[in-house]
Amino acid sequence: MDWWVSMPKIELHAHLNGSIRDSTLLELARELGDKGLVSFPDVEHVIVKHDRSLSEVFKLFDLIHILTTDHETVTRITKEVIEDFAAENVVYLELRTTPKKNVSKGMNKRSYIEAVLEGLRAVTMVEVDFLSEPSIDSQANGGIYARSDGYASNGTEKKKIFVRLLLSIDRRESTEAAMETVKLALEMRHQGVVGIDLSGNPIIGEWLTFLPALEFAKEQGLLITLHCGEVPNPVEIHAMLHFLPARIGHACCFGEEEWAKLKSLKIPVEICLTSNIRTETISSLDIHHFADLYNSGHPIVLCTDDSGVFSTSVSGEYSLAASAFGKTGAGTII
Ligand code: 6MZ
Repeated sequence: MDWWVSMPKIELHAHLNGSIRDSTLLELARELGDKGLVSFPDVEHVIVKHDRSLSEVFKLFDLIHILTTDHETVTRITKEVIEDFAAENVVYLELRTTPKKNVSKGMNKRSYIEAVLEGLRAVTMVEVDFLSEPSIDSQANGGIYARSDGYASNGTEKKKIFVRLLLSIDRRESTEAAMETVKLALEMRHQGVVGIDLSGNPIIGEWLTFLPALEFAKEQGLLITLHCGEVPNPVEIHAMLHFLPARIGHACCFGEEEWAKLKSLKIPVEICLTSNIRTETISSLDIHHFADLYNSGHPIVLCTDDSGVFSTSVSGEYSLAASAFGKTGAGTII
């Protein structure tokens, strides 16, 4: 495992509120418990439970959002999440989060993302770059670039992590709300926002509700990644593949026809092994689609999804893939 930690890695599918440390969630729950706003023992029980179905995971997110939705806490969790990824040598992180409104806290979608950006600036343990182009050309970056060992090469010997943001549209949202998120992403393009994610409970919402906003985002050159096929829904899967997103996440419930289409279109897949097993969208690793996609040379990337909720890490996902698939098939990991 130490070896996987030491290896420089990228993380492209991590939800901010799913990546919070358990210790932070418990601390926040205790504070709200002391104020009489939640029942701490009930919340503690939910947080420390580790075998959750997909629907229970979404109930947990509703609880997490009660604990985290004020500006100060959003800044804190962002800072901690970046530090945790950097500590295991993630050198490029695309962090996704759903911009939220919380009238009682004076929060709107823009101020939520500004609180996230504040969290990026608050990190001191490592150097966080969320503005420049990741490049090996030191001149293009004011003399700073990421070395393969994850350290900045500007002479400071401080570790460096490139962070970019994806703004998530929650499947509970309306067309107008989705469009508001896309417009916000466009306005914040020069502050590290690179794209849009569609996520949330896969049994809620209709593809056509989000399509106008996603089409607009694509026309404007934002990167689009879609949670696709987390539950069986062939009509939606076809529509999503036809949309030609830059990437998709999960792809757990594909049939023969969908696999053929995905492979011919070469759309990269973000694979989240632990999440898929924990939520039972895939019953066991030996039938996971990782092996087939990997062996057929399809572009894939190993990701955590929700490192806090599923008690995992990027290194843990690599280690798991190596032990489950490393000795089988045509390919080897790395
Ligand atoms: C679909 C997921 C997810 O945005 O508040 N989210 N959506 N499938 C998953 N797999 C288990 N894991 C997380 O982070 C939490 C939100 O991300 C989405 C859900 O909408 C969840 O509420 P943010 O930072």
